[in-house]
Amino acid sequence: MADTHQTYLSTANLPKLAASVAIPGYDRSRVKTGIVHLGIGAFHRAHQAVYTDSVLSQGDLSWGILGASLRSADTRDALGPQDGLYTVAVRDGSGSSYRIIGSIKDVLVAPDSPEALLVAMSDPAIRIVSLTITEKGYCYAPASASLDESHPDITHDLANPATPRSAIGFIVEALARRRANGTEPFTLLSCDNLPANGQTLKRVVTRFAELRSAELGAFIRDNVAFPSTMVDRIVPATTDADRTAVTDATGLADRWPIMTEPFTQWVVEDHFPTGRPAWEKAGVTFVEDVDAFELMKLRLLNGSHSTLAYLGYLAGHETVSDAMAGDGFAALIERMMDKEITPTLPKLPGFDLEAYKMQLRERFQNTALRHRTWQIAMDGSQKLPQRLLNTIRVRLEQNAPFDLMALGIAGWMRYATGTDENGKAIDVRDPLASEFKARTAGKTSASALLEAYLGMEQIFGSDLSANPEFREVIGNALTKLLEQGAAQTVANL
Ligand code: CS2
Repeated sequence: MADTHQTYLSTANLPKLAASVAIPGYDRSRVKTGIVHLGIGAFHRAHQAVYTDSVLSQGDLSWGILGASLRSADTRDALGPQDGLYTVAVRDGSGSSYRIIGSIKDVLVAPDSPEALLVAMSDPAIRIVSLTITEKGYCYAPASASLDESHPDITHDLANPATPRSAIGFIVEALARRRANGTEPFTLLSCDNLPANGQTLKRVVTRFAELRSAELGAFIRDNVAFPSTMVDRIVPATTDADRTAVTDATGLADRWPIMTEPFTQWVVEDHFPTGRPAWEKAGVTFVEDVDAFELMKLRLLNGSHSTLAYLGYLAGHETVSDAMAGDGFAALIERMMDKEITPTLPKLPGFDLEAYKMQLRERFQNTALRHRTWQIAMDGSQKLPQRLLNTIRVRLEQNAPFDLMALGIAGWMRYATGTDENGKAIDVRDPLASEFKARTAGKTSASALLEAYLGMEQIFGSDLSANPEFREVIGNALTKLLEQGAAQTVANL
């Protein structure tokens, strides 16, 4: 990957970039670090780091980001030699544009030195700790979204508070140290795709703290702010072909450029007792209550995404835009959004929902992105509750049909068996992958598979697992899928 004959992006090489590439419009050496970000993956680098880069450009230099990886050293190894700089490539049918982002001052790898990250998080200059750690990073039971006290990282972190592994363990230890030092707590900003993500983070952090000491739990519950957010930007994994395209277009090689779409949205509850960047100047919407935005986005965008991922993968489509072009898929998504999901959404006065849904379908059709169905299919056990199952719960209460969402769930059940429709193995990535395998081994009928999955109450909750109507509708969808295959089932709708 790293070809030593190429000239790489770095502060010294910025003048060598093609003139059309936008570069940080501020003196990076004067930027102070005000934010620690946990989970410095592609999404953060296409989203929060870009908004923050815009704020720095406007002159407030107190909000540089210290990124932390909780697992692998890949991001540090890519960005370190580039002085933290990286390229964001924005792509759609009309072409590509390139911008160099400078808001990330440094990257730490937590397992290399948990202490270094704790020291950084305890620094009074840090006023916000933001997170993109994905659903499974919250160490909760997906159906209830409360702390999984038997999670191996949680038991480890309770036994070894000074050398944590989980984001939750780092946060609680850092807050305990700040409290002991008389330093104000930081604001915790969850940027993951969870309903009421701030409340969820508060629930797991407070519970973990209580397990350390009742006093620490009460302190955090009463003194730490956890504003909720809705985040949105589609960010496919970077490929080697993308790296080559970036080098060709910008004139400098980048070890890890980020590919994304023009659309970007961030809606945030405005509760930051110790201050925040003026993100509104960079296009962030601040609101009192983010719930209605979050439900709309999770159910319409992510619910459709997961449905397209499972059915699309099974039907042989490599990317979301390929799936959208497949027979019946665009119509399935449009009907699912209009007939099944929209009636479950809280009203957002003044918001043009029809335009939003149309724009979503256009975003899914962006052929310049190549967002793989396999990528979105990952971690289904953690995603389905908030993306489809909660929506189905509302439909059950409304006594209204949900056959199309059921097809998405059935697609996941078929996918998670680990064998595709041609008998080829599927690389199923999910914290529960081995449990899926054990439960579904040797089962081929719809009824046997249904029993195998519905036994997993950590995904379905005891309510859905025992609901006769839910079982019947999902069972029918699965039967159809097994008999006709995904492509035919969708084409026939
Ligand atoms: C996707 C999301 O991978 C996935 O599960 O559904 O990452 C999606 O692209 C983002 O939420 C868009 O904002």
